[in-house]
Amino acid sequence: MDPKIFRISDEVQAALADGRPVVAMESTIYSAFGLPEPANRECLLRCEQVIRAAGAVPAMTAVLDGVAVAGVGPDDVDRVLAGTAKIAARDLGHAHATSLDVGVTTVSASVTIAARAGIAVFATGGIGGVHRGVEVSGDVSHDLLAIARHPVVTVSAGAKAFLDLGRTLEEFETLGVPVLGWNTDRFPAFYVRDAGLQLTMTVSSGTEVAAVLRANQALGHPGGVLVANPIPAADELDPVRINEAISEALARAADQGVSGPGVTPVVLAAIAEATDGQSIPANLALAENNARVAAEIAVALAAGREPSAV
Ligand code: PSU
Ligand code: MN
Repeated sequence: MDPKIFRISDEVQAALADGRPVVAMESTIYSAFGLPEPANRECLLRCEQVIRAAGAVPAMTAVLDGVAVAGVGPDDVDRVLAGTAKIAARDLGHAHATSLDVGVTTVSASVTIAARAGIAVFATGGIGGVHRGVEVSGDVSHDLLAIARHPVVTVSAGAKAFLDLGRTLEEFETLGVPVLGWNTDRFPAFYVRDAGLQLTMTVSSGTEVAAVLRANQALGHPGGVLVANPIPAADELDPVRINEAISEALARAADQGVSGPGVTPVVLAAIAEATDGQSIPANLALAENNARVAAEIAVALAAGREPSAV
């Protein structure tokens, strides 16, 4: 692979070569698009720490000097946290062609990079999905199709709470993506554990997710899997309060005339304001919790790659 297009860090490369567990991470949530300073840096450190504590290697994805990277080294972390270009999967080629200085990767770009690197598990906060009012806007995040297309397990606290979550689940069914509730049969809504939507599949260990993956691949259904991991109960926000905050936030985004990729940052900032900042520690807690579960799954997958499994 041309190293001017795609690069894997030495640490991540060494882990993959040895068959050790690796967890890919996105970078949009650690930039100003996802979290304010200094919560963004704290979030990244906590996620990386919990992944390492489980015995896996974290691999944040980003675009640096036009190169899509899996594994951002300490020298480049500050640049990524300060990134101001939000890069989805379709933007990667153009980011290369124009030698983009820094791009922060969304879920769709991250699963694309993870798949290319041979990383099987990816941790995010909340994925994109079908936006409320899709009948008018047509706004459906490419995250959904990217998850369907690439053989990567995405661990997410459900989808972003201000989406149309019922339609988002329907879309996953259409795309053939298994949505596995982690110790739950309810779809979580980011800040709250239950969006009021039923899931048909529940898992309770990394080994079980690894078994789902192996069976799907053996059966010729090789795309991605979504693990829906609810925010820890202690960190959950009050559903009534958060729904009011979301309504206010969406009204503000509409007033400001923002659309497309601009919606998420405006809405997240407005939710933080409307919850007196309570949404920020909740966001950190769920991201760390997803990193922990992703690491458990990566460890189980790596253990399953022993010669006896062949
Ligand atoms: N959820 C958050 N913060 C974020 C995102 C989601 O709480 O920053 C980001 C993720 O990177 C996700 C992206 O992939 O938003 C989806 O953006 P869009 O809806 O424009 O596709
Ligand atoms: Mn969109």
